[in-house]
Amino acid sequence: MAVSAYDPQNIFAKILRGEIPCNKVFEDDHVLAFHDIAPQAPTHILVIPKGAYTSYDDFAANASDAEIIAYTRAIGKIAAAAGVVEDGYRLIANTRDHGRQDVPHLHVHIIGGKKLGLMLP
Ligand code: DGP
Repeated sequence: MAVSAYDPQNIFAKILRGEIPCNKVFEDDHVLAFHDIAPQAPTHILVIPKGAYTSYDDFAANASDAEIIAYTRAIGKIAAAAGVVEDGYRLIANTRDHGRQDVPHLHVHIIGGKKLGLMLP
């Protein structure tokens, strides 16, 4: 499936290159996680792969198994370290135009720390 070209000037690419700061939560060879600049709940963390993937579909199609495993496990570990697992939380991957994805570098939101509202389209 064709995917749109990755824009190396997107804001998360700049964060990955250290050109703009972030409030880092976790980092390993494949993954960076940091607090969202506009938190929607007491816990609102963004988890991004270090590879240049525009969105979830791009990542699922083109990332290596090692990247996918590292990313999936990191999201679980970061949620656990944030203390939201027992009460629960929400994972969101806004994807492309209809999904209201603003930043064209794959990111999963970990949102929790309070009882969230129902999510309707
Ligand atoms: P989305 O709509 O799913 O693409 O969400 C993008 C999120 O990124 C949004 O919740 C705000 C956050 N964000 C945008 N710019 C920055 C930034 O420069 N730093 C941080 N930490 N978060 C940002």
